[in-house]
Amino acid sequence: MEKLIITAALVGAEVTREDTPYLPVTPVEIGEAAAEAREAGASIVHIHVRDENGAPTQDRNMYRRAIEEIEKRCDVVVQVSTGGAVGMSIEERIEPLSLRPEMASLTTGTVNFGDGVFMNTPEQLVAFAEEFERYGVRPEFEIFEVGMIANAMKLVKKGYFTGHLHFDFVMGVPGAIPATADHLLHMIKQLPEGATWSVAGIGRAQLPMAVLGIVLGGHVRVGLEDNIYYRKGELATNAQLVERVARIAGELNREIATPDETRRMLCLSK
Ligand code: KMH
Ligand code: ZN
Repeated sequence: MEKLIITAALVGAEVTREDTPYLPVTPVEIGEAAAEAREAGASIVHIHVRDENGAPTQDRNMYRRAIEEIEKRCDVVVQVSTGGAVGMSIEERIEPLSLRPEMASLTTGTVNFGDGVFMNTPEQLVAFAEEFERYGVRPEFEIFEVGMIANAMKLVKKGYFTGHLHFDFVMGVPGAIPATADHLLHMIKQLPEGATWSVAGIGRAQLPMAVLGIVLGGHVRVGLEDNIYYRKGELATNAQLVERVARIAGELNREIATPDETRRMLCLSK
């Protein structure tokens, strides 16, 4: 099996400092959390940023500052979010693409998201694809429902995103696909030849989905964006969540990819 890519989703848009004191919020905190996650075995960090009040923002300058703080401390692959938070406009969400990050997330469909609706209409997806192409940013398709794989492939058939394709299955968001083994197997079967995938389980599904990712030959995303607990009632840091996956992978004889190995596996150009 190829080496395991661990992605640390450090911040997200929904978790607050009231939920957990370990949530990194400022650019410096995000830089420190990235370095700790890298040290624990992560080779990609998926980041969102927050404003001075801790509210989610897609402000380009905040992303620039966070990326600078990360790059000062470690050589991890930085993946910015174009999902932002429910209700944000497309114009806001594309802002960090102009920084030409190595990767950015892209959700290829509309889905219920808790009490809200995460909008990604066909027309908006083409607008996103144009911006990714304009700045030469490689996508990670964020798949919250199985039909989003076909939607991603529709963009590929239109001529966007030529080359290697990487998908992340986000499973267990209330309103979207449940985090079960049979849903995961079904989604893996829908992928095009040669694509790579990772899995992110939400809440208490994070650990079991991570273990499935390791044993099925996929990759794993963990972090406070998706789950704030180490176990019931015990809050975790990002690094602890990464370290646990790295340890379990070691027990299962799955080696961990470095950032440069990850770049080669996902055909990222740095
Ligand atoms: N915050 C969610 C509404 C992404 O980063 O690309 C969307 C999200 C996906 O987190
Ligand atoms: Zn995200």
